[in-house]
Amino acid sequence: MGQFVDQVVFACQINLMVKYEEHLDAVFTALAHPARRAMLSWKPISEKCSPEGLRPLEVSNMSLALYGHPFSSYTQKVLIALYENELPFEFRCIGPDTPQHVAEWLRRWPLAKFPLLLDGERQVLETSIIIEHLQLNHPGQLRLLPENPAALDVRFLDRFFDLHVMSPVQHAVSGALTGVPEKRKEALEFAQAKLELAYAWLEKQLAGRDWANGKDFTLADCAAAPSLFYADWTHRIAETYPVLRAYRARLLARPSFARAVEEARPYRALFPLGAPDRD
Ligand SMILES: N[C@@H](CCC(=O)N[C@@H](CS)C(=O)NCC(=O)O)C(=O)O
Repeated sequence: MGQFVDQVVFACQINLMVKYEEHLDAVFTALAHPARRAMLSWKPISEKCSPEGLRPLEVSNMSLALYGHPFSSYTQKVLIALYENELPFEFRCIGPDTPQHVAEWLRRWPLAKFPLLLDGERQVLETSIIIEHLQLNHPGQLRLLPENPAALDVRFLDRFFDLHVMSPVQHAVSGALTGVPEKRKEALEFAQAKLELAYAWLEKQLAGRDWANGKDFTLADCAAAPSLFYADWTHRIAETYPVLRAYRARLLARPSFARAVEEARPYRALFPLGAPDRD
């Protein structure tokens, strides 16, 4: 339960969820979690959860709606897939200015993970499944998951970026958000060691490739873009990894991800480890 609340409040880099205070305070009180104390010590910020360009997103009769937040890595993973195939959807920002979306999201998914995709009456959870769902039900020009057996390689790489890159970042972020210096240091060191292993593996894996699985942009790249983006902020990708650095730069230049990065820019000050002045 503790981890659940930590991540509800400070989901990924979304420590701006402190702004939810007025809506979710009752939930945190009920859960009596220390995260609440940390939350209350934060000053609310004034930015709206509606950066120019993302809100309002296109509302269409396709009836796709995405609950998420622009600064959330996993939300960005799905946004990339939607943008790549120019799929129209409504973005339902889970932020303090839209408590109705927060409430609906929590009602639909009490485990409080986001993003959540609504496709008509059907709700889809887990970003990798959401992207596969989009391919099955709303195929676009770009196939984000190839035919088998290549699909297995792509799924593996997608798992790699989520589990071995994004998870350590989330760990470091959670440590920082405790507000306890020792915990911050310990979590950061743990994450740095894990990320160093991931970087070394990726440096070899990506050699000679444009994208994670070769010449085509896939689901794996949707996962790679936000995870490497925030990983570099957490533990700089050293110059001894030129292949990985070049890959991250290619991801940043990809229009779908570049758009997501711009939409999230107003929230950078909230990155608890301190956002560097780059990207
Ligand atoms: N495996 C999930 C991870 C989603 C995730 O961790 N999302 C973060 C926001 S970036 C979140 O919901 N955190 C809240 C929590 O973990 O309780 C997915 O791929 O959808």
